[in-house]
Amino acid sequence: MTVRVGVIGAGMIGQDHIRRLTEVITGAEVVAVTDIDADRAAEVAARVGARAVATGADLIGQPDVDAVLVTSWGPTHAEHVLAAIAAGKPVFCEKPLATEAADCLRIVEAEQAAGRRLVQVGFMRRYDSGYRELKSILDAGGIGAPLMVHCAHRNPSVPESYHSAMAAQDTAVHEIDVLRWLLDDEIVAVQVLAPRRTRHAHAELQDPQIMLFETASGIRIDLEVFVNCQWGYDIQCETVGETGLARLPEPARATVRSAGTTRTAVPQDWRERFVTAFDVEFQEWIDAVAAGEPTGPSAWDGYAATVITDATVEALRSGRTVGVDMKDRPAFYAGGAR
Ligand code: INS
Repeated sequence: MTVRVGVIGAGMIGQDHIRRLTEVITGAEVVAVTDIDADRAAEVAARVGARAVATGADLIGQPDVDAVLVTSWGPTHAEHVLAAIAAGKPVFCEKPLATEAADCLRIVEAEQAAGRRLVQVGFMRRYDSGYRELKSILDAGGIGAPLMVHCAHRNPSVPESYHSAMAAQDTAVHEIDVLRWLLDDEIVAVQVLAPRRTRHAHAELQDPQIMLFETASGIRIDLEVFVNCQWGYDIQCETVGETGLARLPEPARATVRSAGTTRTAVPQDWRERFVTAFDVEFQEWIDAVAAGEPTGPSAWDGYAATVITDATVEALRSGRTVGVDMKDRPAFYAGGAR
């Protein structure tokens, strides 16, 4: 069965996913595209033999759209995801699920009322082979009970529009999701330390930041977010357990020895670092939709990520340790797949 996808938002990430759906993975076809910029929608649709439609609501209503991909601007996500649920169509939403926790909860409630999983959120680190290897080691008890996790999330640079809260909302959100999944534990409190600022960040941006998370079972996570590090896109994760330590592998790159030194290239951006993870994520989503229900990061995970990033932003602002004010997880989302 071919899953016919309609895409809402044809910007950079939308176009990248359209390429992935049409050229890289199997079992999918893009049949309709919409964008706030109608010319761009027409141009992107024509490239893949799809049609452009005027609005997200029109797109979701098209009879030949089996599943919806939302890659529009974050604040518009909730409206499109709710409309897809109302139409009974599976929907893949890039992060964030919604910018407001209250909207995430509305989505969670609507999905439960629909009675089956329809929503998947674009947290692609769960599809990276290195994180998957870490997860299988942890799940098999390979390092005993995890006690501490040391992480770093570094970007070479960010645009002027990037502000301090985005360190949590856009950047640390990846660790927030992948660590909840990796540890099978919930983040309950957060504190943020503000080291000396790099001169490579604009005056309003606190960069770097050190985020300290605590989980329900008492695991401590330290995460350095440094988005103007200059040297590359550098993702580190090291879990220390009672009997061992497991470290995220570096991406495979040749080692070069010359002029008396040894060098290994560092990826320069997230597309390069996680390209395979995105491909796997979309193949698995399409396969799961074809089989009945998505199995990846759920609406509940999207809600949790938004609540925890909100607490992180508040911790930076207040300088205090902030408790995460999360609802109890409904039975609907209990268990592995949900
Ligand atoms: C991007 C993206 C990257 C992250 C960046 C963020 O939106 O999510 O993976 O490293 O910091 O701005």
